[in-house]
Amino acid sequence: MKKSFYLGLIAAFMAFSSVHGESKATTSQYIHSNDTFEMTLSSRQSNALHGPPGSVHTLEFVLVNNYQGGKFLFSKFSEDGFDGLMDPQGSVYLEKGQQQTIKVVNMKVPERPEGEKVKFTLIAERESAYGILNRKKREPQGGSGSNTAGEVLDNIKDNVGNFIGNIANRGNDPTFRADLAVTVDFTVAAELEDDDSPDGDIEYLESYDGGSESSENDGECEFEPDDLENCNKGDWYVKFKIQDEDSGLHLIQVLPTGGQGNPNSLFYRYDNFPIGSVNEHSVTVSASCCLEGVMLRATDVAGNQEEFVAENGGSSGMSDGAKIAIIVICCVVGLGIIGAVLWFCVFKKRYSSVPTS
Ligand SMILES: [Ca+2]
Repeated sequence: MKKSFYLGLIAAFMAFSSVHGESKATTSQYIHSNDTFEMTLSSRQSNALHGPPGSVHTLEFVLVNNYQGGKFLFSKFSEDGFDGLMDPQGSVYLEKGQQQTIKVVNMKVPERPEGEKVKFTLIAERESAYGILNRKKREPQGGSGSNTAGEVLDNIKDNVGNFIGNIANRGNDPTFRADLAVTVDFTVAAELEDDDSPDGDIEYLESYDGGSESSENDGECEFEPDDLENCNKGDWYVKFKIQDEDSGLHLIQVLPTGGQGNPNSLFYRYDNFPIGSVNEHSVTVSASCCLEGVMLRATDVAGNQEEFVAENGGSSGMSDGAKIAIIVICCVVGLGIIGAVLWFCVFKKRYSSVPTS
């Protein structure tokens, strides 16, 4: 009976693993504020994403585990042949809150024209219960070859039970990360100077998933941040559009700027863009009405920072009413000018037709 229960569990998570495997390609699409683990290029290396052909580089990445302890597997690829050796190789075990630096050494810049970009991708994958089972089959516990079948089953039960529990708790939550691919855009160039901070625009939204920009929208707060009894009943939404055209974007940080926040009063999401991307990228934020404002700090690859602040109750430029008023004023002024010109022409004609002698 007990055995069939475990077999059922195993079948359940194996089925999940195969379904999960199919959707793997999409788990890296977004970065969320509450992801179960995160990884990015280390900010200890400033302006590290350029070099002339033939030069050799080391890139450092940092993985932070925000969820329960687990094993992380690493792999890498570069379709441009800009590859190296990982240190540590293969995998690491991290407790919740622990972080690990992964170095990729001996990365030789390929022969490419000046200014061309080459890509390198590092992938971290949280080991699934399926992987744990396979590992246990391949590598029986060293020195403890006397493990009874019951002990092995207990181990499996613990791992599988935890995993099933996680699935039950997190459901299809995209922040329950199975894997994360971090790509860097490396520029083939001896020098890449960048003294300019990233640019940004702020657009207030009606909803977290979009909606048109408007100052009179559903995303406006009914209760003020100092109304502590009620302010947590609502949220407001804002989209930051960020770009760095020189060394490219590296880090995005989003923080509350005032009010009675708690860790659950702010969520954000952005595209998992390549580090060093010079394109515009959007960061969508949902903030509790208890927060007075939200600050986004964007850092480029060279280390230049810029901060952008969105205010609770702020608006994206003009309201519809203001736009209509301006159109009406323009029409009135325009008609006035046309009238004046016509009047002047008629007056001039009459005046010039008067005989002067
Ligand atoms: Ca810059």
